Amino acid sequence: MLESLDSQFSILNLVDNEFVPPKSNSYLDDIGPATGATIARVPDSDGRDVDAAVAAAQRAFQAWSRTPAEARSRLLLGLADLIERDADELARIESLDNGKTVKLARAMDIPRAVANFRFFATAILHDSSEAHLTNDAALNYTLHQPIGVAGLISPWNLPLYLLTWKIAPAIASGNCCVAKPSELTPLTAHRLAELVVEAGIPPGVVNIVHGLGPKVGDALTAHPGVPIISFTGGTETGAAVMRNAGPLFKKVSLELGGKNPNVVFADADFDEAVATSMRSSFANQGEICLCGSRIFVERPIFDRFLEAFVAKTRALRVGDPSDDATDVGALVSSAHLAKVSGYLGIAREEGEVLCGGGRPANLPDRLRGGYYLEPAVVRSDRTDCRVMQEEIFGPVVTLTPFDDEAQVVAWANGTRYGLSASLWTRDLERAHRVAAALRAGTVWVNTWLLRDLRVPFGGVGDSGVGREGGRESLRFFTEAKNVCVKMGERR
Ligand code: TXE
Repeated sequence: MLESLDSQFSILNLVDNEFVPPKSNSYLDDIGPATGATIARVPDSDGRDVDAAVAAAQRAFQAWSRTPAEARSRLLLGLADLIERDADELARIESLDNGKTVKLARAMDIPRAVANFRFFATAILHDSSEAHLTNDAALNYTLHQPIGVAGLISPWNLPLYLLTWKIAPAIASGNCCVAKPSELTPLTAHRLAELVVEAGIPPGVVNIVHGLGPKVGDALTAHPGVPIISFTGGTETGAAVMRNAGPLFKKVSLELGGKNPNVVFADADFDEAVATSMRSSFANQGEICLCGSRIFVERPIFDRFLEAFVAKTRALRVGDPSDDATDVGALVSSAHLAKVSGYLGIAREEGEVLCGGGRPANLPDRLRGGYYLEPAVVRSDRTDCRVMQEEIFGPVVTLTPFDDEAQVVAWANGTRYGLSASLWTRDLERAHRVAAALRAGTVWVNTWLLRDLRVPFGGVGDSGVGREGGRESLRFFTEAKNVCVKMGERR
């Protein structure tokens, strides 16, 4: 259905496995970043739509929470198969909506959505809980019970990848959910809704309400019938979510922004450090919360690194996201392009822009209205300036020389964020020492974005609260209950 997108095509909300228009009957334009043209219309939903979706989820919870794990698992595996069947179409839609290259969506976003469902569908079959014998007089065991309706709010940078990262563990654990995808990238969520129905997931288990954050997101996080909230997005928005959820004592997981350090010691594998740093700087147009946006390079190799890195950056092909020869597609919106470009203005005052930052020349006419930016490398010897402290979330990276380990650890840890970090060295002792010292939820050594879905994932400081992934997700989406059984007198 989405194959023939045009500006008049309206997506709908999913409530009780029915596709329904928003109560307001009004729609927002969904703009395609590659061209700047309207590609579809998105429901401009409000609190009334959230109320209806929560009511549907509450009704479904009665049966879904009692459905045996094996049956839930089979349904989720079926949904994963359908996503895989439609992977090509989903990759193209994701690219159209977000501006990322089809190549990347095909290699990363869509396979990961499949993996999210498969992982949690099987994780619930292998999970176990604790039991404690107390002085041989009592048996304590722990039940991990689903909580009810989960409110799931996801961003625009990895739309289907992050939406399914929330839906899969929520419903695998026996909860029902109301999901709110980003209003900027709603299309793969709509296609997922169709696959949810096709997969035979019972009505009300997955509900999707489209619309603006301050309307739909706000209503969802403030709803008394939604005791659990999983949010991924900007730090400021995370604070707004907390303001709503706090007084209602909701269980909350927040995955927020990052300003991740990438520390390259002089003994690192030079070529691999350069090549992977290119990816960690510019993959997905730099719009990944895990991107290493601050590169620190030890002084003896700094000049060589800078020269190689700038040359490779200049060689990146920016343009048509549907062309497999393209490395960097379009930024998600004109507002985001303006924000990122604004930081380049600041960078010119604070440091030196070594390359990039302009609009690519020779864009074909068809793409003239799109949101393209040449990837930029900024040299900055100061670490307290705005470009090195604030999340830019675009194809902009800083390069800074350092002289010793203590100095670089202090700089790496010197922001309000703490999501992830990479470090490059062949010295094993130093790798462990620095990994332990870095203030981050994830530290990669000699690699980047190598993900295992079992590991705890999340950040510290302004990068968020709580952990998801593997057992952490299963624990987050359930409530632990201790049952204490007296065993009677010993004979
Ligand atoms: O995200 P928002 P924005 C960072 C990045 C970016 C900045 C702002 O630095 O430049 O955040 O991006 C919903 N109550 N990241 O403004 O608004 C919104 O509709 C409840 C990092 O585009 O945080 C969307 O579904 N929900 C990040 C989701 O929140 C609200 C990914 C995220 O959008 C809401 C994206 C409200 N009051 C941006 N207001 C990451 N960590 O990966 C908005 N939303």
